[in-house]
Amino acid sequence: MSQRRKFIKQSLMGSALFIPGITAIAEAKTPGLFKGEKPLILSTWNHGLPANAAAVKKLKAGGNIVDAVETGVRDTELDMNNLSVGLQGLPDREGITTLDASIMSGDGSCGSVAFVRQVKHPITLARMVMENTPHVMLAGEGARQFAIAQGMPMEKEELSPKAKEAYEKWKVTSKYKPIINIENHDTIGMIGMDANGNLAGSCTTSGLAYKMHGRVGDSPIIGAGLFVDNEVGAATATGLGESIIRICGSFLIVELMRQGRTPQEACEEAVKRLISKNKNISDIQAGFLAINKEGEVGAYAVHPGFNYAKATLTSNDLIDSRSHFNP
Ligand code: SD4
Repeated sequence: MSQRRKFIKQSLMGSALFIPGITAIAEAKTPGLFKGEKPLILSTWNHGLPANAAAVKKLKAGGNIVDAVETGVRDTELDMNNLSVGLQGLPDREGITTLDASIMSGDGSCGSVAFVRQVKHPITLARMVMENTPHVMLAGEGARQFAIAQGMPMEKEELSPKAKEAYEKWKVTSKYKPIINIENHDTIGMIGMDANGNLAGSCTTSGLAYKMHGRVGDSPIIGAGLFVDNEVGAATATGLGESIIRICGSFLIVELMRQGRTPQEACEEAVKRLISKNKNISDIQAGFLAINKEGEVGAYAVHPGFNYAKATLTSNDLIDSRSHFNP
């Protein structure tokens, strides 16, 4: 863009701040006009459809955007068919299911729990960390004790029938190898924007199946599995947590958007970075989902197969993401 055109554009933007009726431009603090629909809820994978529906219902009932992203993924935490989220998820090598979750609002407030046992709704525990403690992250037994202190019931430690069957099968060979398929990557990451442009996100998982006891993935790491900034946008991740932590994936995407990339460009750049920093990429699946303040959406994965659900007040659609190995 020529300097003159840039100047005219900036002048128009500046004057827009004072014209009644187009305050949305001033609120957005970013130079583009709003291109999407508000409110907007996005979540990873097929189970994003019912999760989005629960989030939208919460918004319609008067909940705020943090309420919506918490309520949405609580639905997935109870989904007995999902073997990567909630206490019905596949266990670690020792046969114990441990959960990771995080929640963040666009003002920078955030909370997370990692390696927690016996808690049915780790996302709600993460929100309690955010709202009721001076900390951001609680792990393991400390997180469990905090849940008890907050009045959460402790669930019995027994595998769901599906998880038990899968674990017994796995024990025959006991090989740990992350596999690229939809069944092994079912974490839910949800990002949303309310009617005023406020953002929030949530992420919850039982992590990788048959992980080492004590292993923590990207989902509870603010900046890796989830990052939200009201000034710019939000991003969330799914897939092999180690590969995502290595590049601080969600933070990277938000920062790329801050520098002017679209959500799609930012997700593609993050995947490129992830590929460059991880060996044996043919065995690694990871996918990113992002939104910016203009309501534009981006999604990209290393391998084909990643999809996400996108909901407004009147629609809820499943969309196939593009990927590096099948653009
Ligand atoms: C993890 N990112 O713990 C999670 C796994 C995942 O769908 O996304 N599963 O590494």
